[in-house]
Amino acid sequence: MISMEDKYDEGTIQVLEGLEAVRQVPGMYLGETDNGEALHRCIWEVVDNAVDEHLAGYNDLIDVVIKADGSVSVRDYGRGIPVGIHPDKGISTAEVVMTSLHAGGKFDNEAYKVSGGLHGVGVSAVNAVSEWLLMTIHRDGKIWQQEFREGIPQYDVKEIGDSDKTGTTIHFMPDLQFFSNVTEFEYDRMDERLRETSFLNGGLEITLTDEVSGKEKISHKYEGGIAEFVRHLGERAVSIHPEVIRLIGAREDSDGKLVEADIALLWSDAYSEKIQCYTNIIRNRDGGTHMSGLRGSLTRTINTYGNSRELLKKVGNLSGEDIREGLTAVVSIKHPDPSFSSQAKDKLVTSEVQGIVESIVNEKLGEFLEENPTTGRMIIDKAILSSKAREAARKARDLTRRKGVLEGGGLPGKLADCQSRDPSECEIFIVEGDSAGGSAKTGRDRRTQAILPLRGKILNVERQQKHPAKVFQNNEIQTMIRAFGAGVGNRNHDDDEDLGDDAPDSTELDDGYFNPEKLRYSRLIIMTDADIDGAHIRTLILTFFWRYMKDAVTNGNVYIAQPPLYQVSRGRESRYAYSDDERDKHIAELTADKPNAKIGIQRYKGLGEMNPDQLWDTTMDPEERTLLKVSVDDALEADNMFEILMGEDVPARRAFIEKYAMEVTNLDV
Ligand code: 0RA
Repeated sequence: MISMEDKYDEGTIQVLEGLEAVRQVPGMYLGETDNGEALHRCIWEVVDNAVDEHLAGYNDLIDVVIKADGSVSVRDYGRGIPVGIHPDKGISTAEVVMTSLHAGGKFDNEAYKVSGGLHGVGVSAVNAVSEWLLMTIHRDGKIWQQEFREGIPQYDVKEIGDSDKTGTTIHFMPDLQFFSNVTEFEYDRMDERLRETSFLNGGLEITLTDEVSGKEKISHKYEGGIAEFVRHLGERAVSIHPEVIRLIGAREDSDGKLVEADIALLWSDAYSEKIQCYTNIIRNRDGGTHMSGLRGSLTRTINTYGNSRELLKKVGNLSGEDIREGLTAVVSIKHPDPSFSSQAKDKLVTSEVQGIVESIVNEKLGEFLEENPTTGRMIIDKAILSSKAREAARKARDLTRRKGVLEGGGLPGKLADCQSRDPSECEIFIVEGDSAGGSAKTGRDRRTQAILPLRGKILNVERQQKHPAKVFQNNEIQTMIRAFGAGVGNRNHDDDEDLGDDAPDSTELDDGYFNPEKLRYSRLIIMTDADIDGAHIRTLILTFFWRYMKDAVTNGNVYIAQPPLYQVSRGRESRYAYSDDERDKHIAELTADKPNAKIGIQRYKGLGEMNPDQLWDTTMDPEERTLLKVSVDDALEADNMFEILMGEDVPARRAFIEKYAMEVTNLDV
């Protein structure tokens, strides 16, 4: 017989072994600890458990509260974690759930076949990184409670009152020894993620209350689930058919396990394609087999339909790209045992899913089109338009190529090239205006630094999608293409992916599409004035890169120069400041010994105000300068950003700039 004390010791030892591992390397279990990812993951872990109760059919409300002291509580109205003694462990199941990694009981439960355990690491990991955690359970007519400090139970689960409800509340205070930089819960981040969760779980209501700011409680509930989600994602564009197309189906895989797919499609007049993919409610940023399944079957089904209705007689079969132009889609699959390419679950690799999704889309979309011929016709017409526009763009590009404007034909006259021919050490400054260009030419290191002055504003390529020829006729754009020497136009990588190992190696291709391997400079540095006009020109250049030389961005070749905003001087001593804070710091330091010393502050309005030496010292000297590297973590978000910043939707642009004014000036780099 084990005495009560012995049993408790056993429990304690287990806590130390299980949760200590999380405390040793929290990043391995919860994601990055220095950017808020792991901190917020703590909330998602608890919320995901509450969502599991919803999926099991027992819960339709989750209340999330940011408490005034910085802790967070998550309450659900599910069954409540079982409080009875766990048959193997001899302690309350609720304590087991909170103290052992991959808590017991849950995995054997039929109800959790799809969701349970496929979510991260469980609530015990949250307990491990919490200064304290209070668990309150309503179950079996009673209220039960247990408190933990640094993961260690402070007492056995105890009864504290009667209740006619069921459900669980997890209230925890993150232990800040594990988190840095972002150490407070961020309302917007939580709102965004909780909204996504309720979109993906139609009918589930999730509320968010912020007692820190005192904002009014908000509630997310979408009866229409992902149908409402695609409307939300595509809300800036005008949809070309009235109803969201919803395809729902399930198939058994070869092991007899059930795989479910829920897909929502909406075509709009936009140019880009937005497909968001989820497996068991977890976002897969890089798509995977569910994404390929959808793409493949869309192409097949739409062409089959178009041919059967004799709509494609003039144009022939449509390409996948043409069919997907303007498409917003959400693909949500449920799989009992999925595999991903990485811990972060960014890409689903379970290969059978491709065929399953294809089969469901073929069947359900085929049926939909038969029943809704008007919508079918609209989708086909839109794809035919895309195909014609793409053809016009290709012709425009080829015509310009044939004239030798883009390759060969020598380097542009305006370019002050560098001496080295080794791209890895070469960089090119794309400079706004001739006068700044002059200073840059004089100040540079002519061995490795080339200068390309651009005159005035370059064309907004985002607005030329109907007139692609204009892009190639634009002088400033031609000049850049020739100077970089790496072709132009984004090759369609989706098709490479479909080809698998048979995809041509991009270095072998000589079709004039942009190829970063051919760049004459490894760094393309945009250097514009530190004012609104400069920011606008920078955005125009970035938009051109994104739409016509995307791989320069994804390959990490694109940089933004950081000229100083101020020169602060006292007597002969002068310093540069790159922000208002830095300016104030310099002023404080320069007047430390003599508070009323005379200080000169020059604000640089443009690069042209700096002489060549100053420009070199502050902005171009590789030993001293700071460059921002433009990186795009999420191509969908970048597509959105460019659409908003450079597109025709003026109110959306104003709202975006007001909301993200800071990020826009720093351009999210
Ligand atoms: C283990 C087993 C069951 C439910 C849960 C855990 C559970 C965990 C959490 C965490 C937050 N909210 C939760 N709600 C439930 C199954 C319960 C049963 O079979 O009665």
